[in-house]
Amino acid sequence: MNRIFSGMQPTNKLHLGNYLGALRNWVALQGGYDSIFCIVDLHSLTLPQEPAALRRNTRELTAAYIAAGVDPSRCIIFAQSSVPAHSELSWILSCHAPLGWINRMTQFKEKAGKHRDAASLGLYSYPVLMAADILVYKATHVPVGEDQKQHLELTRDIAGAFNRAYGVDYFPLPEPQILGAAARVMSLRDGTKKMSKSDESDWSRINLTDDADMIAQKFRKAKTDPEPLPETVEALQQRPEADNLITIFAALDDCERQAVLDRFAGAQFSTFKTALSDLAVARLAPMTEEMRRLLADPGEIDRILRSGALKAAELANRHLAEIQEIIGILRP
Ligand code: AQP
Repeated sequence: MNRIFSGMQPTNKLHLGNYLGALRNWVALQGGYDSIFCIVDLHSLTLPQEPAALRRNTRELTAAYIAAGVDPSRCIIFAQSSVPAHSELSWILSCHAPLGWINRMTQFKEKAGKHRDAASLGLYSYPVLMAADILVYKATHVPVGEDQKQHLELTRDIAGAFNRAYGVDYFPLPEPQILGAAARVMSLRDGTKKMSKSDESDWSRINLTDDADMIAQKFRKAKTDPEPLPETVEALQQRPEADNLITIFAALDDCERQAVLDRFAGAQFSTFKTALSDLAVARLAPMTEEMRRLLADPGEIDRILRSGALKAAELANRHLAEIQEIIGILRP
């Protein structure tokens, strides 16, 4: 069976972009693949973290996976740090990744901003650890949002470089699965920027833990333009904020953008935003409720993570031993 691997960082709250761009697709895919879902806590160290918050966010993210429908009896759910083979393979792969490839990564440029020299080595080499996360399981498919496309291409390049260097056909070249119309959900404050956990304004995103009032307020305040909603999808081209809200509606309602426009063409944004809030609350509230229930029993979450880590480590360690054999590391 083909294998999927994907993960999210336990930083801040999950937002609608994480859900529509990735998590929801994991749930849909889990039956058809050998499925491994990771809480990538080591990745979150690339930016400063408060230790107690990191621990809390790790449990919260696990609860969010399960509340969204990722089934721990069918999938492996675990924390990246509990399987050291990720870090060891990351080192090995970093020795096969030319600097020129890493220098092209746009996410580093965006996150490091103007203070490039002050950015950590970890932030710079993040995509190599991501490649190791995927390749240590020999995953064949990686469901992610569109922002991760470049990192996935790098993973394929590194896998290919390793295979060529040793004359083997060891790593599969993993396919990105960028699915659905909402693969790139944009900020509610600026339709040209992606919705992001690290945006300093909480008004830019809908968090999965926002209550009905907060969701309604955030959509009400969301940036729009003065025109009523258009009749066709083509007319959304120069209207990024309108396009984003229509795309979110369509994704939450499992329909095409045109179907949303057929319903709301000519309406003012105030009318549309009320309908959008109601829909978002109806979709998210049961998940938020389930998350709250799961978080009331942190022992059970820890048990799921421990059990997932044992299964993940068995597979990862087997592959790491094979990789060590290929590259000539003596294992006396
Ligand atoms: N706006 C988005 N639209 C669609 N998909 C998205 N993803 C993230 N933002 C959007 C997808 O969610 C998964 C989580 O990846 P992550 O935890 O590594 O976070 P990230 O990609 O760095 O994006 P975040 O969550 O917004 O954090 P920051 O602020 O750090 O950039 C991935 O599959 C991602 O594609």
